[in-house]
Amino acid sequence: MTNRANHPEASREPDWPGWPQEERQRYEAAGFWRPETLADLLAHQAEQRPEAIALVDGRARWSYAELADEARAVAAGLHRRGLRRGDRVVVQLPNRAEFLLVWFGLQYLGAVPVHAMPGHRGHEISHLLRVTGAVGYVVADRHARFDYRTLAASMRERHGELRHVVVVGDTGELEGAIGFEELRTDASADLSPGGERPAAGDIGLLLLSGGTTGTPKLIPRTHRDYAYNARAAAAAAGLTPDSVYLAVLPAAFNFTMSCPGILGTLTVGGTVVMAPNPAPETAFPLIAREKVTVTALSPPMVPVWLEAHADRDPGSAELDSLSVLQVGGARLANELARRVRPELGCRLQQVFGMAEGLINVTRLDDPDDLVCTTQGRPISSGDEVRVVDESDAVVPTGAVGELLTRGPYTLRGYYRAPELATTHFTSDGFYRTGDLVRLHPTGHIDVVGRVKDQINRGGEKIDATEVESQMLTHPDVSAAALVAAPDPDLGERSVAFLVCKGSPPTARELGAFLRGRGLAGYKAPDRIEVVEELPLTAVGKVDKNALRARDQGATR
Ligand code: OOB
Repeated sequence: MTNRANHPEASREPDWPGWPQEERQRYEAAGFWRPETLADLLAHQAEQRPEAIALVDGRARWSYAELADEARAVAAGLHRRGLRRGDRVVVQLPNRAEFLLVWFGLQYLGAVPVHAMPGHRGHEISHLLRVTGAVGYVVADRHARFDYRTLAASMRERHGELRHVVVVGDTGELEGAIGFEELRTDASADLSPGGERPAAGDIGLLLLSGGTTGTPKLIPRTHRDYAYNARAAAAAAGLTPDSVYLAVLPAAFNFTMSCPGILGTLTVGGTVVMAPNPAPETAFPLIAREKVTVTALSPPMVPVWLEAHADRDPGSAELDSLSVLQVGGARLANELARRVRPELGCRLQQVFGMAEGLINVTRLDDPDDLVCTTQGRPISSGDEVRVVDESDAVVPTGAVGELLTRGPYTLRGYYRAPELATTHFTSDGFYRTGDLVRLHPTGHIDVVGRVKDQINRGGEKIDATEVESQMLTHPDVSAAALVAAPDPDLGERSVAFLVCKGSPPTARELGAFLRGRGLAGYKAPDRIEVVEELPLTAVGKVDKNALRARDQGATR
């Protein structure tokens, strides 16, 4: 924790993530950090272009002025019920307009949205509530055949400090829950002025990390660093006020939210269109109707979109407006990358980012070869990257090493987890990404693997340690290791190696067991291998390399 005490915001915000004084000055002097909050981004555009369309969901549209007014009404409603600046609120909503109305409502209030994914269940939400001490939880009534009100009820039972549950839709049997419509029409109350306004250096939101420590880690993003993130990503994606962004991946995902995504689009005065799901049958007609110019996918969706487009009439104009397709979250195969431009008729932008901060993108005017074989280069001149060997020595350009990074929008510490300072950061403040990369002479990065104990299932990150500890609670399991296996559709799937003391569970049974323990469905192992014992390394750790090699040998 460097120079925290003498920072003006530090006294008010005990969790302030602490860039050292020298770097703060540098980021301010360079114009990366401005004295702006995330609510200011919207307020500014509402002044500049009140009539322009900011948001589209189904047949409903919000101009910038309307979006800002409704968000302020939500803020007023929440304030009247006792929510205050600095309070944390877990937000778990699908891609609907309400996501933004709630999110900006919290921003106007200076309350801090904690981004949960729609797929998260009791295990994950409970952790978020516990770590953040959140006083609020915002859910949809139902989504994707799941009733979030039941989850909210059980969370309220387990977490005494959770005072406010807001339901978008029908509150149903959930006693004491606030219906979103009530908040939205609550504009009568005064928004508290002056002193209550958040500061640019305050935490503006908390993002969830893919995690590799057994429990999901939280990433504090300040107003000014996240605003800069959105602005810089918007510039690198060539966004203008005419841009129309289709939000296909979950809005809570950092990629969708601000790389440049929703915030980047709003920052330049463009239009955000919400896609309720990523299927071509949903997305393509929306692209045609709203004249979408840019969208973002994870790699497994790329072949699905390519096939669906190939099945259309040769003369189909459905995707004609689309000029940029971003792909990121996991490694896109070079062969797929090469098909995007000729087949979909739009430019590809590869995006290698992380909730922790650093974003790399291929530039729109990069040569095709770099666009199709690398994951881009950092979006900001303030980003510092180092590729190092096991002893943290910088490797020669072109050699593989772990990527370390530091910069104006990359965290300097996890939220309320000082114990991670030495394992996840160098002494000079570089974040250890856990990604193995190779640097081109142009500065472009090729992601070739990872050192972190994580499975990247088509962009969804699974922390092996977290799932292993849950599997060990199964009565028939005495040892467990989760590793990645290559998969043609998802890039990777998870395989659990189990040592069993009773009759081994099937993958389906184990999945049901884990869901019963409140774990998100995507974390359940795709396959199980029962073994006599787990191989160990010389220092007595489970030898995951040996397991992966054995698995690939067996399935070839
Ligand atoms: C994005 O964020 P997270 O926090 O879910 O995951 C970050 C990790 C990276 O450290 C890397 O391991 C992997 O996901 N990753 C990629 C990748 N993009 C992310 N690996 C290979 N190629 C890529 N293009 O996933 C994320 C956040 C913002 C923008 C885009 C992705």
